[in-house]
Amino acid sequence: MPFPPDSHTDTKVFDLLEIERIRQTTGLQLIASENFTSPAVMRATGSILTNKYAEGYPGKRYYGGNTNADVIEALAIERVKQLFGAEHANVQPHSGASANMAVYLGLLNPGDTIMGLSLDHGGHLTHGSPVNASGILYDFKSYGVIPGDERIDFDNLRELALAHRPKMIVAGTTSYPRRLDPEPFRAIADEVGALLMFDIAHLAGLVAGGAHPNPVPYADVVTFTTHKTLRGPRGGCILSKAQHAQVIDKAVFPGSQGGPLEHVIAAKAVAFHEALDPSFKDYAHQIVKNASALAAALAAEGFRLVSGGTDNHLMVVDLRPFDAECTGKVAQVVLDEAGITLNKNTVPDDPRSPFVTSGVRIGTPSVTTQGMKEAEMPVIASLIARTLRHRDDKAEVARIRAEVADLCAKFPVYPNPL
Ligand code: DSN
Repeated sequence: MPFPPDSHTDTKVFDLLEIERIRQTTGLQLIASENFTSPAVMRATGSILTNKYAEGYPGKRYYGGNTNADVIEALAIERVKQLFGAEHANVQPHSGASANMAVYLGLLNPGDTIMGLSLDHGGHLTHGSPVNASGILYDFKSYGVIPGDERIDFDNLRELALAHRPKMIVAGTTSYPRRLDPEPFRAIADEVGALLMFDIAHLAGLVAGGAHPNPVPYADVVTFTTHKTLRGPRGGCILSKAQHAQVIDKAVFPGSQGGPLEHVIAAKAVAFHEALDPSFKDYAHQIVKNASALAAALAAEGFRLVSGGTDNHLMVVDLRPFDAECTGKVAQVVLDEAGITLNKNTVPDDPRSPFVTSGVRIGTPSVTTQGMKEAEMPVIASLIARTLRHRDDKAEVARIRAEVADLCAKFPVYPNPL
């Protein structure tokens, strides 16, 4: 008997998965880095390829039996190259963090100077945070946003680059609500002879859908995750100029990873196919329109938007003008009770710690996948504001939870059962 006869009725796990399905589909999912993947992406992720080891690359594997894995991985590579107009692609990184570390490993030496946006101004842990391997192994110099204006300070970036002569400049954000134009980064990188890496983890879907500028022609390397605006499985990807192909591939395997997750790579191939469909352009543009409408509606409710608004899929909301006592931590907990899921987030130069924060980050990729449009955004803003105003009133929070469920029921994302 190869499997225990009751493994498919492991109620502890499968009951919890059903409860999670209900949580995701009856609440508002506003975490800017999350999305709903298609049933096809989930099918590939849960497929037979989970059984396969495939160290190496298509046509050059260490184990036998990779005929099908080879074709699938090659398909994922071709599709993502077409999607972004890239010369080379590596689809094996298990995550965005793995992708970034592989790029540093391949193109730099430990101790080299790199520049990245500081975490509390909207950068990422792997852009040099002192508690991350990037900050431990490399000499990161952080740039930031202009006080007041809260947009990237390119004058300061240039001054720092001239002073520190970095080997690499990292452009990329996780909680920055504005456009990231590649030209100024490229100009500064060229002036100081640095490599340019763009981390478009958050923006990949917007770039693929033509709603944001594509950095691929400008950057030496572009990294991203496949599960955010791009709406694929959880994972990472690296695009590069052909001249860096060999070192990047070597840095991923054997440099920093072992066996690739070929089932996830199959799901990446499915997601890239979906993103190549003309309808994905409408999706990407609608995400941005929804974010813009939600930001305007939140401002009308008395919230301050960091940088005054948004150009992309997310906004960072400074809660202090709305309610000086309401921290991001408090807001996240009570909004969760109301079925509105988002995350606490520091605002630039936040006096509170990252565990408390003065703000929240809100994104529209998931609600846009559900089919919500500009008309629903003031409704969401009002539900958020009411929850925070009445955060000590359990009965009102429960009423809002029911209203959230009613709204979501009008925009079913998955058939039931899945
Ligand atoms: N955790 C991701 C985000 O939420 O932005 C970044 O890796």
